[in-house]
Amino acid sequence: MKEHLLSYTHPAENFSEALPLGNGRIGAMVYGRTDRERISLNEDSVWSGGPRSRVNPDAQEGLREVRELLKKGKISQAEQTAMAKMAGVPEGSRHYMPLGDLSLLMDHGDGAITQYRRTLDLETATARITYAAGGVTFRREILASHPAQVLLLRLSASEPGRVSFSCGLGGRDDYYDNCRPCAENGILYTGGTGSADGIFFAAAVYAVSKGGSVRTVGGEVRVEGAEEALVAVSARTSFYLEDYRQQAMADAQDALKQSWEDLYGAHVADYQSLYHRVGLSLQGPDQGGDTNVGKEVLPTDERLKAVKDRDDIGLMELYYNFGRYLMISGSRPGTQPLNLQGIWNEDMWPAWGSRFTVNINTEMNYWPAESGNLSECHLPLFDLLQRVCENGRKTAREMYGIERGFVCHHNTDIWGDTAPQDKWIPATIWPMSGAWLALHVFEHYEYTQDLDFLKAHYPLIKEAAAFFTDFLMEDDKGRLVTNPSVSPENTYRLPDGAEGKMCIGPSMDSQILTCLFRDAIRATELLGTDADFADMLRELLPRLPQPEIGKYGQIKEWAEDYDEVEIGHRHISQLFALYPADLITPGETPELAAAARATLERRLSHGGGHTGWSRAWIANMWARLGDAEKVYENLRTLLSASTLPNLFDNHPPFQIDGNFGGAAAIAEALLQCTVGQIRLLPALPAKWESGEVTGLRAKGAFTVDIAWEKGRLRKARITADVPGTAKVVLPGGKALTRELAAGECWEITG
Ligand code: FUC
Repeated sequence: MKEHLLSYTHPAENFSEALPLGNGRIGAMVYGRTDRERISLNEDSVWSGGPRSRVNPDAQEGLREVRELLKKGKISQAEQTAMAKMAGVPEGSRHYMPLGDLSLLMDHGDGAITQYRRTLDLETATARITYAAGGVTFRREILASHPAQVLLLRLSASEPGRVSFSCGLGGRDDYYDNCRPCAENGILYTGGTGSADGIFFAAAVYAVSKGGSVRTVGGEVRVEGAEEALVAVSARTSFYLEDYRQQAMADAQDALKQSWEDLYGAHVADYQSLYHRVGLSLQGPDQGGDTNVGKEVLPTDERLKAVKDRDDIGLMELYYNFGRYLMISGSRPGTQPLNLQGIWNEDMWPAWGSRFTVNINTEMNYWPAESGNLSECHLPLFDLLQRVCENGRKTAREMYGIERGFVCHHNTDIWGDTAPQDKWIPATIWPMSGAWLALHVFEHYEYTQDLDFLKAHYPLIKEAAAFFTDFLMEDDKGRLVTNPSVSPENTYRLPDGAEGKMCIGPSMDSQILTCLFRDAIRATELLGTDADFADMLRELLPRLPQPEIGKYGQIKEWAEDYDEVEIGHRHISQLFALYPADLITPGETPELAAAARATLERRLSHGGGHTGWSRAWIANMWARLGDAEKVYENLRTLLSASTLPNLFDNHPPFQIDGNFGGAAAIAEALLQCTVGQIRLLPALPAKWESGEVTGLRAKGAFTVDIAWEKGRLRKARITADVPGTAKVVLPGGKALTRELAAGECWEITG
């Protein structure tokens, strides 16, 4: 199939129906309205305020007390003390904000609107709106160009002289924002987000036309009686550039020196160089039953409603492609990483600040990056991690009295804030996110085999691990555990009925550290460096607790076999070992894999998976357990219960992590890299009866193409970027190994 189009028969009524465009840095949500078009704008560095130091001045005293209280089992006292003496001051880091709104007031003359159509074409990353009014067809094409660094609009009509509109910028109404003409055909919108060392921005709108006239009228750009008009919208901020105002004007002016054809051509070439790396084609057994085969494609919002009652294999393909589209549109080298809403947010005070929530959400955003052949889109995460590392050293020292390494809690912001976030006991005191994020550094290396990258970023891995060489404490069994911490963001019940959140040695912490210490040791070996540090980690590693099975046959979430207060909790932190890590696999650790299954079943039978991201995580875990039908069922529920009309993931509200988690799960059903093996079609749902995927990536810098028919592998091709050993496991379990030279292709037939 070729599923690359989102389509609608009406304009967007709200943000959840509007269509996202982005060039990594500038984001736009296109409503497609006919009389007054609204395009909400973002620039990824528009965050509130400036950098701050928020470490609680009483943190070290609090730490000593909390540790003792937890050891004595005085949980609620420990929690109260932690909130008073360890929570950040003030309690929250900075938050993401919209840039503003672009409005287009259209002059169509009188006449009802007919033949309305609104699409987002994922192959060309272009939104198109067409409709007729008074016998004239009007057309708008909109794209966010990475090469030109502007949002571009082309407006045209079927009759000459009928393109007339006014175009304005505004919508923030906070600090000093102001919109003024800056040229005959341009306006400049400037402002700041508060605090003298905060972010200042400038956005410009310039227009040119074929025929007719362009001039500013009031604070808007007015196009009158044209055959066609081109509008360029730029945005720059003080976060990236000192002369952000000049650059904003130059971006828009420079873009309009080129023709639409040239601008469009450069945009499509740039975008497709990433998007076309992977191709996915899924075919269901009963194509006639699909909503999208053999007949006119239903509008996307109607397909989403219909998928509650019937299969739509094509919609899953579209969802995967949309995930890749969002990654390319929201995360490019040199930009900010994807936050809770990617880069698309229209609220001055968004849910959870649209921050980087790093106890699952930000990490999930990058799950499909490497396997989906978008390795360079992963890079912004490491740039942020550098800032986190710098601040986190200070937090380690001031808050924990630890002189080596860095620490970060469960949120960060554009400045790399590392202090605890909120006064919310189930989440606030969790010192593990630096460690989890550092795993992404090694993952990037494993997929790319780029030793230069590893060398440059190894200090992040080392310092993330170094913090824990001091922070870990011995428990009464002599094991090394975190104290204090939480199992994000769950609550346990003590035998006497009391409830607790903070604890010593939650399972997830030990799992993350097992992976981190292993990665760090491996990195020292690859780089031939820090042998002493590696030896220290080798001594600590066996003393970390390993996953254990509890009284329900489940993987224990806490060091004690407590009951959960909310059995169907959205976080399933104790299965980190199953996914994203590979400490639990059906092949290597069958008993733990069975316990992981029991854990999932217990969560799900008590209402688990009720947020989009949780559902997406669950789909990935089923893929790791090789349960193809559960993968399918959970993906279908993700679409029917947690997906908004514009295909954005719904927490609720909109939160982008589920889009990426869902895309990762689709890839994970087709290809897995665990325990050094490349597994082909490890969890292929029966409903994806035949199909093909090209261009997926596997650890070891391999590119993998797979084709299957009637549920059976037809052929696969493994291509090596660098010399290496490919260990492949076929769907039936047969293992094959081959040494490949750089550029060599290995053809496997099923
Ligand atoms: C974590 C989750 C919530 C939400 C928030 C942004 O705290 O537990 O469900 O996703 O992040």
